[in-house]
Amino acid sequence: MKTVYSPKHLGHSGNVELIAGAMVPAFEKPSRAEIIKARVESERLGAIVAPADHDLAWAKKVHRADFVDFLPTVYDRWLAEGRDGTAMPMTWPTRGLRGDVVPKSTEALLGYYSFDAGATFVKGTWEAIKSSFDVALTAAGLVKGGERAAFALCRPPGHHAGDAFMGGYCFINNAAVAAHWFRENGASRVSILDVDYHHGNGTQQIFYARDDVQVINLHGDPQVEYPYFLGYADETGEGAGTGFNHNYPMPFGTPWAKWNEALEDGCRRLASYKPDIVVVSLGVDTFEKDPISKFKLTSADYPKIGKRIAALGLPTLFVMEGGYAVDEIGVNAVGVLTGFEGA
Ligand code: Q9C
Ligand code: ZN
Repeated sequence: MKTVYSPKHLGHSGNVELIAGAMVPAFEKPSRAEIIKARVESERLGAIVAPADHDLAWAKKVHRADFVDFLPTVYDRWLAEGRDGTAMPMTWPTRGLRGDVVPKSTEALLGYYSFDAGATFVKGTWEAIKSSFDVALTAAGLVKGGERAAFALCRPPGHHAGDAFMGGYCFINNAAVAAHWFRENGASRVSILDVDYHHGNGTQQIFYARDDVQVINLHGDPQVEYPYFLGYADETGEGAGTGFNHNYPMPFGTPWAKWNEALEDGCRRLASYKPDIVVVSLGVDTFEKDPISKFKLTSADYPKIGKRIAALGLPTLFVMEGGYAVDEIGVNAVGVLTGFEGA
């Protein structure tokens, strides 16, 4: 399968994150995508192609327009307020505060458009966000054009970003943009299978009331794992979307055998929905050595995920999400893809 990749992600670099009370270099760093790209090459997965420029109107189909328009302005606003380094919010309009009024200061706007401090900006961040969006839509175009599958090597990732909020290293929800693009380009139904360790809260929120995009999420139990405030099994959709959202929260320490049971059940629900396309939110932070996650999958398990997805027999778009064990991220992510190809 072809991989779509852009070096423009490299500018989203040198930012810090606040984790467990300390400021540290961000786990979501450029080497992640570079190591995956190197593994795509050494495994001879297929050609690596550059993305084409796409209109941000496609992002505004799943995100609020004012949110999308804010993103390119963030870092210049931050500098204009006399700051430098990493831009991040520190105040949020939670219960009891005015979440209905758009503020003016950059820090306040960052809080208004975020649910945590994890989507941080440096000078090159917007260019990286835009390139990641272009990567997803270019890869979607390959699948629509008849390829059985394509790999969108997106960085930054997207699945925590919702209609008007960023967070968790995510800005534009690349998988959601692609899923909706398929809907407007010939697909009647699209399934999103999110295998990242963290619940894809943004993806769930975007499609929660829709019956034309099914969302299936396998992830750490939100009672104890980020993003904490969404991802429970009783969240099944609302209105027309009722019955089209499926969550599989699992405890710390979950090994392949248990995780695979959830994958099987998810794939059964997916197949019965009879989608025209599958979009896989591909995170490999389920890995036993991931520095911020607590599942126990091994490198040998990732090809099995790809093999199971291939057995669905559907055109498939893989969209890169998380995975922070950088030394093994290439082996694990590309392992899913070679498992798919070999099946
Ligand atoms: N102890 C993705 O994998 N850090 N994002 C939470 C809580 C945020 C992960 C730390 C993790 C975000 C795309
Ligand atoms: Zn994750």
